[in-house]
Amino acid sequence: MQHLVFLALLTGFAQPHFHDARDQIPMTADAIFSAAIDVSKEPWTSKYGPQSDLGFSGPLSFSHLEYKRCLEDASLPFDIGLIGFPFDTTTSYRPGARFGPFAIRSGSRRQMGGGSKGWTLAWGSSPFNQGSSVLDCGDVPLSAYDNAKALDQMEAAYDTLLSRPVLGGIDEMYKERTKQFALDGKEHPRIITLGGDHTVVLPILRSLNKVYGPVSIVHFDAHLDTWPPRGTTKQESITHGSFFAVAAEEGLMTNTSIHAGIRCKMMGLEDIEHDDTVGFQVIATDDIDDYGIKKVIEKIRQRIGDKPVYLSLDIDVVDPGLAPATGTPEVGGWTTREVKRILRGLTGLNFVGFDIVEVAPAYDHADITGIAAADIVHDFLSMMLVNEPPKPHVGPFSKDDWIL
Ligand SMILES: [Mn+2]
Repeated sequence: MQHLVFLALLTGFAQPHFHDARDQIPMTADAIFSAAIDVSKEPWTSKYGPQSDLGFSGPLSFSHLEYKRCLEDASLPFDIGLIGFPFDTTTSYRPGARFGPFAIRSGSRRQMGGGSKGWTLAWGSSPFNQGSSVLDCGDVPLSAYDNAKALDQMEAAYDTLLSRPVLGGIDEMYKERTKQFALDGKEHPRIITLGGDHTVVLPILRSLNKVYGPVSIVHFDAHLDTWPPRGTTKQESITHGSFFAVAAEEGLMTNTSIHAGIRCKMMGLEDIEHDDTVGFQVIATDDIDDYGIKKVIEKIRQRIGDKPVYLSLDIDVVDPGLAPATGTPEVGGWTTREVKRILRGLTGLNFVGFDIVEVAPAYDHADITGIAAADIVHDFLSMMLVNEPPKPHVGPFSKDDWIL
């Protein structure tokens, strides 16, 4: 008997049939699906309307944006694309940043949807409502076993997204400011990468170099990430602590880059001297107390000027009390609020791309790191869509009310 059923399955005799109660004619599943169904008359729609996703429900994409696997699907053009690089096999301490893209998307769910449209007092606008097409392009399927292959996969993915035509929703003034740097004179999409350990920046810079030539870097991090590449094999020398030095050797960066938030332990002053040869100036974590946020912003703007610039933010720049889920935590960091204020002050620089890296959610508590990272990405979006830093909030008071 068992053999007979198996034979029937193989030959198609067991295809499921459904009976229409009215005429007793058996209907196949195909016939049911092709029948015209008027959902407006069904109980759910007639009573409650659309099946909306709430802040805490629905499939996972960044801020409930449309999700496309852009690498294989070019059907939807975009001005700004988000892409996940789930990679963590070049870390020196705690692994786990391969889950970063998932954690950042999960932390972003309340930024839009469930009634929120992403408008904030700080910006006076919403990045989702500026006429630009922002698309979640999914994750790159990266080798977890062969780092050389994974780096090549990341570069190929970034090349692919950069080569796509833009929809042109970004306003003209902003468009002209980055288009002028492209070697082909064309407008290219801007990509926000969700890491991944920090090594993901090396293939990104290799890719950007083909479109823009060498770029300056604004680097938020507790660590320099410019340590001399060391290892008995080529691949061993490329880590999340050396990738900027490798990038400089490859000629991918200008020598006008700057770090913000440095506080790690070092060998000595020689590390800073070497860092200088890679092309960086250093803003230390404590500078924010000695000079204030405004001076930190001015220093970065002065260093970068009107050059094309890539912004890379390692979540460990934030104090581990506010962002514990990271691979190499360093105490005494900036608050999330301070980082966000500095970022907003950089609006108007000629950004060609952004990333946020080193989010490793296995070490998180109550999702705070994922939520912080997602909120920073919300700022990245506005930084690309607004022309100058937002003015201080005045609110229901006049400016004089603030002079106590
Ligand atoms: Mn780093």
